[in-house]
Amino acid sequence: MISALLGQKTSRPPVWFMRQAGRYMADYQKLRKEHSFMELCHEPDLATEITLQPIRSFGMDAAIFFCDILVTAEALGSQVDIIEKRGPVISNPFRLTSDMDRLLSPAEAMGKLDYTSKALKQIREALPEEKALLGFVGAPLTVASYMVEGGSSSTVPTVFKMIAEEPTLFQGLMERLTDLSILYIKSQRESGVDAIQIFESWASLLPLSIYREHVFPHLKRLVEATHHPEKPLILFALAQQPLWDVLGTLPVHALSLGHGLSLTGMRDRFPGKALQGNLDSRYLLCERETLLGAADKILEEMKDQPGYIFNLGHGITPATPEGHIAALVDRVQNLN
Ligand code: 1CP
Repeated sequence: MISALLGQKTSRPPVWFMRQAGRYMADYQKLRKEHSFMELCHEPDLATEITLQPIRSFGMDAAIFFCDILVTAEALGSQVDIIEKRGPVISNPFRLTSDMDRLLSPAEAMGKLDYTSKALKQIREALPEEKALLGFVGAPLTVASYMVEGGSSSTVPTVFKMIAEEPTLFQGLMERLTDLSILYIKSQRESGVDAIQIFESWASLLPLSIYREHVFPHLKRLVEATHHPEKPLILFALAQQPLWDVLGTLPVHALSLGHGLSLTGMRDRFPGKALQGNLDSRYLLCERETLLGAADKILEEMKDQPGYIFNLGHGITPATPEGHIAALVDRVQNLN
């Protein structure tokens, strides 16, 4: 996994999936019935168990830390709840200058994230040595969008208004999130993670000109402050080509692409970057042969290409049959 992320040739592509632990797994559902989602994140023994479940069942080449991008928002002072079928809800949204005054400092917020280091150390200890451990953070805009909107939003009207009318307040929030994320990435590395994925899931909800002026400088500062020659950064975004042309200039080792973009096209555009992705998650709801056929097409396209990691374009969806995930892992790991 790490060789591939560093752009080196490997005997086959490594494979892991976004949301590889979660609602499609019966083992996860059992624990989720007994605990709220945030409890699963806060309790290191539970987070450790859930992180390891998909590795035990399917043997992916990397484990991703079971947690959520919103724990940084929570550590700064947002009241985060994950509600069944609705997703994240933040009951005290960030809207006013007085909300800025109430946010904790980055150092204070790090103190509230102690449970993550404890969990990561346990996970590294329990994980077979040949499996990579991936940590992650939400990019400042993606986390800010939940803090400001108070939950999921596909149009981010309140973020848009804040940037237009109170750019200094928005900038203050982005700086605070960036400062905390820098500390959090360093802490995850000290706790044993091999690579970090930055989730900029909602990058394309703002016009590109606004993104470049008000968002990109913060992401750039985060990436530049946490670049590491042996512990790669992976940047995930749901973005079209014009936005990738901006994001691809950042000093990350790997780009994780949503479905629909051409992997070889992106390879031509960014020859120095490892690429990850980008099987359309909707194939997970098709017949097994359809799914494997689509995977084979990608594997053929990236055959002999160094620096390629097999993954989906986005996360595993809850209705996915577990047998489909087993079949996909098997197909990639038995390539010859
Ligand atoms: O009800 C439940 O059981 C909770 C479902 C769930 C899960 C399994 C949530 C709530 N978060 C997670 C885990 C999670 N989230 C991981 C764990 C590691 C993994 O297996 O991949 C990671 C990396 C995330 C990251 C995350 N959370 C993102 C970025 C990736 C993406 O999907 O774009 C985002 C946007 C979130 C917010 C969030 N938390 C939970 C949900 C359902 C969402 C997305 C909701 C939305 O569409 O706004």
